[in-house]
Amino acid sequence: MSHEYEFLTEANIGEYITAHPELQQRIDGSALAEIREIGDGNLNLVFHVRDAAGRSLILKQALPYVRMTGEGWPMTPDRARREAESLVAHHAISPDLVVEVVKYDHDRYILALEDLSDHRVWRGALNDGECHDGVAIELGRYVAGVAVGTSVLGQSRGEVADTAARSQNAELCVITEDLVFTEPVFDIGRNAVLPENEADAAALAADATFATAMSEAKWRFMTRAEALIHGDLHTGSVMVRGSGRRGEATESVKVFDSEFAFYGPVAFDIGALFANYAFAAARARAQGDDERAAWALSLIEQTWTGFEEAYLAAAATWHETKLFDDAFARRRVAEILRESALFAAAKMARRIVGAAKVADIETLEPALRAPAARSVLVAARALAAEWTDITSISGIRTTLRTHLLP
Ligand code: SR1
Ligand code: MG
Repeated sequence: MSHEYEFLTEANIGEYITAHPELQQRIDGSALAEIREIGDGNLNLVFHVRDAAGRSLILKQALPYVRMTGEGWPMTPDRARREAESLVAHHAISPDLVVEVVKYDHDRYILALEDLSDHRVWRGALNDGECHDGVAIELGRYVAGVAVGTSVLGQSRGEVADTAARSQNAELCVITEDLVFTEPVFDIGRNAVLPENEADAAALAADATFATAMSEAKWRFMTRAEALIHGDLHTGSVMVRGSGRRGEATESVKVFDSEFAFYGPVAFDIGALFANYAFAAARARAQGDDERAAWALSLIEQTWTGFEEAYLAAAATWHETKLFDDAFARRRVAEILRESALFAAAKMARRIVGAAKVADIETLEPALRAPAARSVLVAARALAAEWTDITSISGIRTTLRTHLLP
C-alpha cells in the first residue's frame, strides 16, 4: 500500500540526514557506519544511526497505522508531534530526566532524538535482574515536575489553555480508554490469556466491583485535564545508565516515548509505574526470588516519596498560593494517591488479559507465567476494591504484597 509520506529505510536515512542541517551537524549522513532498526514498541519505526566518527542519533518515525497489528489498525502519525512537543515541555522542566529532542519533522513525522545507546530500557534491565537504585524516586520527581510545571499550578491560565488545545490526542486516548479500562472487562476479541488463566480472566470480567472501579478510572482519564501527562509511563518508557547493582547509584535516568501525552490525570502516570513494579515483583516471585520481589514493591514507596516531596515543595511558590495553599496541596496529594491505586489496578489487569502485554510476564515459561498472571489479576481486583479507602502509600504496597507474595 502507498502512503502519503516516505518511510525511513536503511537505504534513505543517509540522504535524509544530509538534507537536514540540524541533523547533519550532529552526525555525518554521508559517512554512516551503522544503521539499526531498534523499535520494540507497539507503534513506530525506530532507527539507531552511527557515523564513521562514532557520532550517533535516534530517528523515530510514526507510521500511519499501529505497528503491533499492521495496516488494518490505522492511527494518526501526528501522534509524533504530540510526542515531540510533550518531550520538549517535559525536558524544559526536568532536563536531566527527559530525552532531548534534536528536531521534529512535521512532513514525515520523524523525531530525531539524542542517542541514549549507553543507556538501556529499564524494563529489560529489571527483567535481567538489575536494579538501578534511585530511578523510582527520580520518576516520582519527574511526575511532580510535570504535574506542577504544565498545569495551572505552574503556568498562567492562558499558557495552559494554549498547550492543552495543541495537545488534544483523541486517537491515542481512545486506545487507552479501550485497552486499559473497557476491554479487560468487556472483551471485543482482542484479549488473550493462557488456557490456565481463562478462569482468572472470566472472574475479572465478572467482578462488578472491578467494573465499577474501571468506570471511575475511565471517567477520570477522559475528564480530568490536570496536566500534560506522559500517558504511557511504564518501565519500557524509561532508559537507565549505571551498573544496575543494588546499592550503586544510577548515573542517568531518561524518560522517553510520550506519544500518548495529553492533558489528563496526574495519577495515571504514577499508577502506570506502580503497575509495572507489580509486574517486576510477580516475575521475581515466579522465579523464586522473594527478596527481589519485595524490593520491586519497595519502588512504589520510592516513586511516591519522590512525587510527594517535590509536589509539596513546589506548592510554596507555585502560581497561586492564596486558595491553592498548603492544605490544598495536601488534599491534592491525598486524592492523587487514591487515584494512583485505581489506575494501577487498571494497568495491571490490562497487561495480563488485554492486547498489549509485558515481557516481565510473557517471557516467563508457561508453568511460571500462569500463576504469576493470576496473582497480578487478583492483586488488581483487590486494589480496585479498596482504592477509595487508600490513605497511605504503605496501604497500596501492603495490598500488592498480600496478593503477589502470599
Ligand atoms: C496499540 S498500542 C498498545 C499499547 O502500546 C502502548 O505502549 C500503550 O500502552 C498502548 O496501550
Ligand atoms: Mg510506547
